[in-house]
Amino acid sequence: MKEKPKALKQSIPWVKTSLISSSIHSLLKISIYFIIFFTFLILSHTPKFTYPLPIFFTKNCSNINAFTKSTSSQNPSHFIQNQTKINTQNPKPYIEKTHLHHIVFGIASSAKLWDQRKNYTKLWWRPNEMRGFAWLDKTVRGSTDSATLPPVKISSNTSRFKYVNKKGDRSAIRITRIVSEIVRLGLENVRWIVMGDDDTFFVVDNLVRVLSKYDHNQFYYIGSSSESHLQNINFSYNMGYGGGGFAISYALAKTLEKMQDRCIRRYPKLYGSDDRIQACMAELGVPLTKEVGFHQFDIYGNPLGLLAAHPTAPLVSLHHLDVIEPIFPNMGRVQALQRLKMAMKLDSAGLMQQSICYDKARNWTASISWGYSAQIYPGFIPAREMEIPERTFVNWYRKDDGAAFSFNTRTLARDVCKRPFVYVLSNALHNPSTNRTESEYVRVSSSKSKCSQTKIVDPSNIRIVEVHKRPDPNLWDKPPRRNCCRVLPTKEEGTVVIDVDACKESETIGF
Ligand SMILES: *[C@@H]1O[C@H](CO)[C@@H](O)[C@H](O)[C@H]1NC(C)=O
Ligand SMILES: *[C@@H]1O[C@H](CO)[C@@H](O)[C@H](O)[C@H]1NC(C)=O
Ligand SMILES: *[C@@H]1O[C@H](CO)[C@@H](O)[C@H](O)[C@H]1NC(C)=O
Ligand SMILES: *[C@@H]1O[C@H](CO)[C@@H](O)[C@H](O)[C@H]1NC(C)=O
Ligand SMILES: *[C@@H]1O[C@H](CO)[C@@H](O)[C@H](O)[C@H]1NC(C)=O
Ligand SMILES: *[C@@H]1O[C@H](CO)[C@@H](O)[C@H](O)[C@H]1NC(C)=O
Ligand SMILES: CC(=O)N[C@H]1CO[C@H](CO)[C@@H](O)[C@@H]1O
Repeated sequence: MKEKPKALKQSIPWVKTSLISSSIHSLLKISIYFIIFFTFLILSHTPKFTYPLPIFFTKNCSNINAFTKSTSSQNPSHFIQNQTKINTQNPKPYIEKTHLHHIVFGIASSAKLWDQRKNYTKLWWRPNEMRGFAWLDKTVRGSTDSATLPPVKISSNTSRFKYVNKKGDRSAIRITRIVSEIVRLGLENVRWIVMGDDDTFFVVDNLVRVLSKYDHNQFYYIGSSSESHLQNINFSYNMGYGGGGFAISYALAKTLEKMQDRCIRRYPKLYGSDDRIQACMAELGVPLTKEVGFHQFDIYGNPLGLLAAHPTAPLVSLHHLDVIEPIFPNMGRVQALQRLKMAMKLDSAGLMQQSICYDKARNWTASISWGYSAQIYPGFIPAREMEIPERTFVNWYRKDDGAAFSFNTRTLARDVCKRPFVYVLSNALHNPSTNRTESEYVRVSSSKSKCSQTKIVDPSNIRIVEVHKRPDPNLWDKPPRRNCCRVLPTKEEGTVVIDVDACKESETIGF
């Protein structure tokens, strides 16, 4: 080890010079010092240098300091010190947080379907807070509900583009161009263009939470893949599926606009609008930034298994609402989403976040998907199993096949004694005296045969699961971690009361 400096000196002979041509050498030395000095000056004054990208990008400086202080109060990094310094010199705020009004939505629809599908859009659209348009192929009759919906725009004529895919529809070209058509509108103060279908439900606050992590001045293409492994093979794992929705930063959208028409002429064989976007993204060299809260929902049947074990990430969208069963049983699809909204309004960040805990006295495993479902399993099932979605649904080719999905799934237990008792949201409210939400989940009647094992304490007399939770709008400003839950003692007959809250630092989900 000691020989290293020596070797280093030898390998750079001009460091220790014999000063033969001393005047030339000192000139060289001075210019090197100057270069170093100016580089430092430039670097320390370039605003880009202050961006901690992409995470915590929207945090203002006092927030960043608070965050670092709590983790290392003695020694905040140089990076943050310098950032504070530069920021105090700058009269402008560090950067405004990304808000809903920074997003322009492009909803892909058609004159034929809009009248029916707009009922889904109406569920999440906030007319006075959002910007965006439903893009149709031709005009439709004016309707009385237009004030509750995004304004309609008619896409420009695409008959000059070639489309040769035999399975698909040439409306794909019209729809893929929505991004460019939005850019051409020249709207002010746009950070993101978000594409979705007319049968997509957005959890808008979570969409904003996800996008505000990224710098809209950079190139970002954000979305998620299909649940179907085969779909991802046919299309691409690099594609943001259009129905689940994807976001394109405005900087990227402007660049895309300049080349999209030329780009899509090169791909007349492609099937849809989203694969055409991906083809152009590939040409621009921009990969998909995957955010797993976008749900394409290329599945059939009951989505319960997926939504009861949602990944630890904000729920952003649900798609194929006409394909999957209503998300709550025994009601219409729109009505079911209205029920979900009841919880969404109280604690959107926590919506469908799973927590797992154990009733040690009765040997039960409880799993809560906040605002959606509760499940009680007889026996102790470890977290690594509980976090895997149960196949209550079938794949896009209508088969129950674990190898068909792009994520882990587990089979429904054949043994009735191992099947869960399922409860779904029936009511949710905010209790001002505790400042916590109280949500109630009622038992889904099932025709399943009774478990005859006498050793097991059967949850069959439990009709209601009551969940108390403190809402945390800042949940996703922190690194992802599942919430913990605890089964509370109760005297109420037929009820299990569960408390959901952030896990303590060293708390584990164990039995
Ligand atoms: C910056 O953070 C402080 C403390 O968390 C907060 O009070 C303030 O509103 C924030 N400012 C902006 C512009 O977000
Ligand atoms: C849409 O909702 C309205 C009432 O809100 C209802 O009358 C209509 O039947 C719905 N349309 C469809 C296609 O579900
Ligand atoms: C689109 O343009 C073509 C010719 O470029 C024309 O024949 C056609 O009628 C146009 N379609 C519409 C809907 O205007
Ligand atoms: C995907 O591939 C499978 C098997 O090759 C084929 O049957 C199916 O039609 C393809 N789907 C699409 C949309 O290309
Ligand atoms: C719970 O399980 C343990 C073994 O895992 C067993 O010894 C105990 O009797 C069970 N208790 C109940 C109430 O089923
Ligand atoms: C209630 O909880 C919210 C979020 O958890 C918090 O922001 C608010 O300050 C609390 N209000 C009171 C009165 O404690
Ligand atoms: C990363 C960086 O530029 N750090 C600098 C921050 O500022 C101090 C002096 O104020 C420098 O010593 C660090 O190198």
